[in-house]
Amino acid sequence: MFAPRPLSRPCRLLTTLALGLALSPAGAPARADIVIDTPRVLAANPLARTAAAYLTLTNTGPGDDRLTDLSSPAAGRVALHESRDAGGGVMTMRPLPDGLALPAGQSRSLAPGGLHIMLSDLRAPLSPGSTLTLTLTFQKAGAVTLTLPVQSRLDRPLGSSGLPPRKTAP
Ligand SMILES: [Cu+2]
Repeated sequence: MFAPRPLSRPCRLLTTLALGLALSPAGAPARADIVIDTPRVLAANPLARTAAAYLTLTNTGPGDDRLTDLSSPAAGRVALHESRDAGGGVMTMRPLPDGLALPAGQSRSLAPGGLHIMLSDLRAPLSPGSTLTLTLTFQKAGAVTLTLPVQSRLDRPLGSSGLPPRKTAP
C-alpha cells in the first residue's frame, strides 16, 4: 500500500520557481513578464556595417505589452524591421516605428525572412564567436539588456529558423 507522501505545498512551489529560473537558457534572463529565448546576431560578412538580430519574445504576464525601443553600444542605429517578399524574387524590408505588440500569453518570433532587429552603422565589424550587447525596452516590463552570441550567416544550419540544430538523444 502507498501512503500519501507528506509534502508541504509552499516548499514544493518554491522548488518549482527555483527550477524555472535555473532552466532559463544562457543569455535569456527570465523577466517577470517577458521571456526572451534564443537571442542571436547573424553577421553577414566581416566587413558589413549592418547585421540582424533574432530572438523569440513571450509575454507570460497577465496584460498586453509592447517592445518600444532598441539600442546597442555596438551600433549607431537599432530598429525593428519586417522583411517582405515584394515579388519577382525581391525581398524588401520596412521599419516598424510603432514597435511590436506582445499580447498577453503570446509569443512573437523574430526570425530570418520576417521580423528582425536591424543593427546599422556598426562601430566595428562583428566577428562570429564574439558577443553583442542589446537593450530592449518594453512599455510595461521596462528595459532588458542581453548579451547575444554573434553567429556567421554561413554557419547557419539549413532551414529558415536560424536556430541551432536540436540535440537528439543518443
Ligand atoms: Cu532590416
